Amino acid sequence: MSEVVLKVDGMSCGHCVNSVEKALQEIGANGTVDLASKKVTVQYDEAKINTKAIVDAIEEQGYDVVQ
Ligand SMILES: [Cu+2]
Repeated sequence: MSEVVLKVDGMSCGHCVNSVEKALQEIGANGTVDLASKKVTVQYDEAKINTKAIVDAIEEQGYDVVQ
């Protein structure tokens, strides 16, 4: 398993946390959102998905991955 920590702009409440975590689940990754620091920690299998798929899944929900 690989892990990446992304800074995501635009998350403001529990609904946003759920949207992001659910979107990551749907692509087979395990995401944990820390709302206070706007950081999303994602554990994933690099044999199955890459960071671009993770970034795309988050941005499709309407949030901006800034790093
Ligand atoms: Cu929200």
